[in-house]
Amino acid sequence: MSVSPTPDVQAKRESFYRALEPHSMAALWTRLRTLIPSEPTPVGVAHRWSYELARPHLLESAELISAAEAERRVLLLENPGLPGTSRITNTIYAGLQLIMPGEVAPAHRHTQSALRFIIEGSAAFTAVDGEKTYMEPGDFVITPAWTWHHHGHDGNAPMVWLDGLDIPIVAFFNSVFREEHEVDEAPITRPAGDALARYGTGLMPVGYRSSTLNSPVFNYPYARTREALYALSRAGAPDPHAGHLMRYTNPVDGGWAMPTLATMIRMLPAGFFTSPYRSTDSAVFVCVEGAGHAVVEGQQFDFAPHDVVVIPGWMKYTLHASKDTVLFSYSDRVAQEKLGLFHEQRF
Ligand code: GTQ
Repeated sequence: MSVSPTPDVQAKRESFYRALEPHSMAALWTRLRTLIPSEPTPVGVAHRWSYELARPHLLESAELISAAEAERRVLLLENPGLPGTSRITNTIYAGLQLIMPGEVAPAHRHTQSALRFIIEGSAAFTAVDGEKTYMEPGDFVITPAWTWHHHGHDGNAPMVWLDGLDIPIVAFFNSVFREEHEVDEAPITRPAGDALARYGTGLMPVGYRSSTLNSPVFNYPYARTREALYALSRAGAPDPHAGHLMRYTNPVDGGWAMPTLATMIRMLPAGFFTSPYRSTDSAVFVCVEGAGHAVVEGQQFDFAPHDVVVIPGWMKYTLHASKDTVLFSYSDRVAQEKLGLFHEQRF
């Protein structure tokens, strides 16, 4: 029960609050409802980036700066509701990275984890911790925290991928470290495909003990993923809230592939629409193939291949597919699950 104070009491309280300020103290009861609201208030807004619109800007950037000079030639996707923050959501970063034939984005390492989701082109590679992997559209590639990595391009057309990083999460904990390698291209110590052969075929070297929180597989090729999704879609009905939804796993323990970012991919059959759903994780979606739209809190966002849609946590949404559609997504769900904070609601 709340009773309103008399003007006299209120004036005394106000002067009490002011007297606390110089001592770096404050009365909790003036802030309690803001500090501990009854449910999450979505941070930032839902938004769609059209690849058709972004692409010319990305290509123009190559006329202005090399990958070497930029270190990473990336147009970051910033949530329109969070201007100046370099964030696509409160907790995650996204950017479109371009590498041109013959270029090298020099080797560095940092405590942020990165994922790449390949948008267009072929014959570019990323080298992670001594192993190169050549990337194809739809591939999901991991750069674990603190591993040396550089990118290169042996082909003859622009190559673009979406970068997803846990930059705001690592910044929140103020645990950022970065280092440049002494050479642009860090030494290659294993043949391309080594990790996939050792850990990515349902087999595992006997006696293997993982020393990291990341999956030892660092390229999940789309050819395999797509085959699995379509086989799944032929075998049974889609989940009403998610479609045919799969998550990328770490083969060592069956957990998520990365320690902070949850990565998933789903197939939505032509004509399918999901029932309303919301969850506390904030997610970034990439349309891989097909077409459709998301309706987020009543607002519609159309998507075509390569478009990116962001849905902040706790916004209610549905997904509609006008053709057979594949959507990749990543979110802060892993971090939330580890802290016991992940919550979802199906309508
Ligand atoms: O490719 O290493 O979009 O370090 C942002 C920071 C990409 C990368 C980004 C990075 C990278």
